[in-house]
Amino acid sequence: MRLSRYFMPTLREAPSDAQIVSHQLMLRAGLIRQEAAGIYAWLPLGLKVLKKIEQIVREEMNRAGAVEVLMPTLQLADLWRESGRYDDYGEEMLRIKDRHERDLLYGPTAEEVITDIFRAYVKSYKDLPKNLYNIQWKFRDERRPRFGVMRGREFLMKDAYSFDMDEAAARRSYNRMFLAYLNTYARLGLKAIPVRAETGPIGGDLSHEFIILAETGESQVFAHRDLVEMGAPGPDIDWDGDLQPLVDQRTRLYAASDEMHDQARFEAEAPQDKRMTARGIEVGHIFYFGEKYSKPMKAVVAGPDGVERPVQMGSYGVGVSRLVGAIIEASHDENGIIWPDSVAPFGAAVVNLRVGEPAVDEVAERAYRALTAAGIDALLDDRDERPGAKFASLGVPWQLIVGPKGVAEGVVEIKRRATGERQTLPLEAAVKAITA
Ligand code: 5CA
Repeated sequence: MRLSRYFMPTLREAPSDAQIVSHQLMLRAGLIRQEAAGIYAWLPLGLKVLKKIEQIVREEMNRAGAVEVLMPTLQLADLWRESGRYDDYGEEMLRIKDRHERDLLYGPTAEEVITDIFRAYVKSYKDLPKNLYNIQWKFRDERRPRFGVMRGREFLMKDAYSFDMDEAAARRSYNRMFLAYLNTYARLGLKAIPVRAETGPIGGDLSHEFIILAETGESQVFAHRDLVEMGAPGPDIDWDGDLQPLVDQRTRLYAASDEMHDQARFEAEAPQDKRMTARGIEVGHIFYFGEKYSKPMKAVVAGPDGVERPVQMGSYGVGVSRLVGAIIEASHDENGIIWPDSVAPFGAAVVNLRVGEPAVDEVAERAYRALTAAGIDALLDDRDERPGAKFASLGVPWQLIVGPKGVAEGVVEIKRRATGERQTLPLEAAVKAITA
């Protein structure tokens, strides 16, 4: 992409109501624009990051055996009357009437819609297990939308729903999601801690929140350090095998958010030097809730004995748009964003220090083409302006800098955003170092 043709409306200063660093940087780097409280337009740079996160989430869901669908943003109130949630949901629900005076709502989540889809087609245990997910915009009329995309009113969520015949099978589905989440966050460059979470009326101990550590987080976490240090299981686990040991290895170590925290247990289960207390951001939440929706909505399946039973369900959410902010909270310095390679909006930026000088322009152009040919999504700064600190704050992992002195000597400079490390190399070697 040539910067002269691109749309990257950066701001010198973030508006004063942006309280946390991710919100400030997202506005300054031109990732988002607020259209109304908690409602944002995604500008090109922000959209690229959002799409990359979405794609990683999708790949990890698919790997774990989930199947993508796309449900509408608008839902019928009647479905929520069937589950009994329409009146309970309260003011967070945006209620809409169409021209026929029919009650609609902008979905804050989709348990009812997916249950409706499921019950229309699936009647037998032979068709189970199933896990269906979508990545779709949600609306919750939060009382206090704040921190930019972290607590928005309109936000992008990945929500998956599992369907099983009995509790043991439902637990296997839950385990898949539990491990898929750890792999997802690891690919996003994040260390996510699964913590025990509030389950509501149904569901035993089967609910976890996934929290990444950040000082500005809204959640307080208490965790055994060994859990924080434990890596993700990796993609090559046997998804059809017994995943329980991998889950147990993690859930037997103490981890809880403030609502579930029990100080006496924490002290009993973790030695003092292993006790970590920190603030964090909830980037995912998984639940097992059994028959909560299938029973009232009559989503039943016949077992091998021919008897129909309500299907056992769980739901699994990832805050896709929140993750853009969360990644920035976890990865920035005084100069701005440091994107992990996996979600960076561009792989490299070519900076031309002397636009208009033919020899320099020519090398910059060649560098841009070479990076593009090597499969790097590159940005060419071809504007006749001082590059300044702007590029650093954008967080692009590599800069390839072309100046008159280097051109005369047959070299360019590359700079790694994360470390500040610089190297002077001939162009071919520079491209190689960036692609490596
Ligand atoms: N139905 C379940 C799981 S599919 C559900 O809605 N879970 S949730 O309420 O916990 O939301 C899932 C994830 O969405 C949260 O972990 C959080 O990362 C994200 N999220 C929730 N509310 C907001 C919001 N107002 N702004 C941005 N992200 C949000």
